[in-house]
Amino acid sequence: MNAPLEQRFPRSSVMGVVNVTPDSFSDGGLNLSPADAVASARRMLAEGAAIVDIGGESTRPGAEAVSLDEELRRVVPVLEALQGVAVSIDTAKSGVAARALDLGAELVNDVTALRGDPDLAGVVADRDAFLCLMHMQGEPRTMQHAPRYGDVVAEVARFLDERLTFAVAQGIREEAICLDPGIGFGKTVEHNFELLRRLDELTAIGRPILVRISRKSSLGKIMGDPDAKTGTTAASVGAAVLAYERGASIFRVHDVREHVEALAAAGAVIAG
Ligand code: HH2
Repeated sequence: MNAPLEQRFPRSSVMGVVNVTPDSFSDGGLNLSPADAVASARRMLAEGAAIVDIGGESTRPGAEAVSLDEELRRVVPVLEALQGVAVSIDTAKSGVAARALDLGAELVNDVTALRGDPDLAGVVADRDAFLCLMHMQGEPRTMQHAPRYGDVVAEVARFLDERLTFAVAQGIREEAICLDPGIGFGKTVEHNFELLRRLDELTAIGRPILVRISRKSSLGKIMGDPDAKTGTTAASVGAAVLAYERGASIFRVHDVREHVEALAAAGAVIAG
């Protein structure tokens, strides 16, 4: 049986993003060749990432779904080359998750929070893998059209609590699960920052919180560009440090070294 997730990924752990896709919004095309993806992953681990998250399907706003075969074609060569290192798989498909876990992945990062593929929970439970459950309003193709909430933090907390209960009912160990507010997934700039500001209401659920604010467009929009598609590294690090101070445990990022160093400094200040 795996150790509890919080033991494997203590605060603050960094997860490096490696998208093996042509269209991801910040690193699309950069890691499309397996050799480039593997090199990026190894560099991130050398820079202090606790794990690298390999994804073969973009979930950026407007993205179209990818077939099982195409997703496998993108990620399997990369996973094969990375056997023996700390890897997670960013997928909502049980077929991709199963193959990745067979090849040594430790964690399944499911942006649908087990609402996509009915077989995914069984795959995670059978292999006793770690799991990230993320909040999303709507689906990637249309989620940014008109996101609407009463109280965004209360609604996200209720959703994550309900998905956690569902996952445990499917036989997944509660200590193997972390939760993610899903910054930018059916949310306005204001929603995103309110979620980070009130992150303590999500940590109160009792599971570690994974945050991915790195390079999200909200960071560009607050700098005055309403059409921004990404944010800078500096903005990403600033937001991550404050999310850490408010209780986030795991940081899914593109710029690993900068986040590792900033979070180490933040940890030293907080530890006093
Ligand atoms: N965001 C993206 C993808 N996967 N997983 C979690 N847990 N949280 C996130 O916020 C999250 C995620 C989207 O960003 P990215 O991977 O950089 O791009 P794309 O989905 O376009 O490949």
